[in-house]
Amino acid sequence: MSHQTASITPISAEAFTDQAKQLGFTHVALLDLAQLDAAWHDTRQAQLQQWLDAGYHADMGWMTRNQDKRLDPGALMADTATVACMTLNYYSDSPPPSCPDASTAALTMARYARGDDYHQVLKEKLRDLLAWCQARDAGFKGRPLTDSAPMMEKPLAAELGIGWQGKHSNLITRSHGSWVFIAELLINRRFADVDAPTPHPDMCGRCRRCIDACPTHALDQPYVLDANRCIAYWTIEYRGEQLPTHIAEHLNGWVFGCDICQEVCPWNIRFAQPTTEAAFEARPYNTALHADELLALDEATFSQRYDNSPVERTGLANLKRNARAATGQD
Ligand code: B12
Ligand code: SF4
Ligand code: SF4
Repeated sequence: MSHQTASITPISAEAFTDQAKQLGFTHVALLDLAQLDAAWHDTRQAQLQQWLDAGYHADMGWMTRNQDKRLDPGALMADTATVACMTLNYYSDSPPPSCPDASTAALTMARYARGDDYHQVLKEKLRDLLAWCQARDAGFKGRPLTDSAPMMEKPLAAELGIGWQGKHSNLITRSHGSWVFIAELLINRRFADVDAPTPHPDMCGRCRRCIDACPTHALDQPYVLDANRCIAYWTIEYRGEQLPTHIAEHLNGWVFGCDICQEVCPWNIRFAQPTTEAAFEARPYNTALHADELLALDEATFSQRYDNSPVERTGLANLKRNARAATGQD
């Protein structure tokens, strides 16, 4: 396989890690693909298949495609030998969104979506990191990824010891809780000094706060999310004209994404730290959403407000659909 014949970069793993952290990444771990346990693939394949067979992907048909690539972290670039997996803390210390008040039509959106689009922000950092590597090793090639290609990002980060997948299924880190994005740089080089991966132990213990707090019972099977019952799925991904009643009646003000299972997690309550990334500071109007105002937004104002933000892709019509559902106007 190509990763066994790939040449070794003169860049040390330590120098790479330091540079990634200087660019703002919170955790950095390197995987030499030759060291990935075959069992990782088999276990993930079985779990992914179970999830799809149960229909937990709802109408995200794209989750059923490219399964071979999704299960092989090196598959997305021809001569990948190393995968650098990184996180970035996005917690903005803006007012807690966990107290929306349907009676006053105050609405809220998930923390990850309150600032700039993380795809853009993280990819730019990955490109800068790649350029830094190429300046030191002319044959260094890489492909930046973040939520942008078939890849099991959470299981990969957990395998590399960055954190563990909590019962809400998100990756939790001991230092920053689960308020982190995950990104990868696929690399055609091997590093001389990369240790075999050490998966992170599960630190959820007997806690089940996320399961009990989920208003729509999307986590009734711990560690496994049923998107059919998840507010985040319906408010971000769903493209139909009306939200189903079993979701609408439990929105409790959430109009874009949902953070309930993360807000109640003790690891977040204890370890959340404000991000140093200015791009993820909440845009002021995103922490003071009001149904009347949202429902009156025109396309021009929407484009101006949500340019380069995760909300842009969902679109104004769907945002209004969510606001109507959250305020019982459907
Ligand atoms: C599809 C998707 C969604 C879907 C489905 C979510 C899901 N949990 O699968 C929807 C639209 C609902 C969604 C919502 C959100 N998403 Co999303 N999403 C993704 C995406 C594209 C794929 C995830 C995936 O592969 N799902 C398939 C299932 C099968 O995989 P899994 O969740 O890892 O499930 C594993 C466990 O169930 C495990 N399992 C089964 N049994 C058991 C038992 C035990 C004991 C254990 C440990 C595990 C286990 O097996 C599965 C596979 O190995 C990723 C990006 C990517 N390419 O990875 C982002 C990603 C997961 N999303 C992200 C975010 C931020 C969110 C939201 C927080 C946004 C919001 N605030 O609204 C919510 C969180 C909702 C939640 N509780 O999960 C981040 C998560 C960062 C983190 N810290 O984990 C990601 C990684 C994007 C990124 N690059 O940062 N998302
Ligand atoms: S994001 Fe909201 S709806 Fe989805 S599992 Fe978490 S608490 Fe439940
Ligand atoms: S709330 Fe409790 S069970 Fe859920 S992810 Fe956090 S620690 Fe784990």
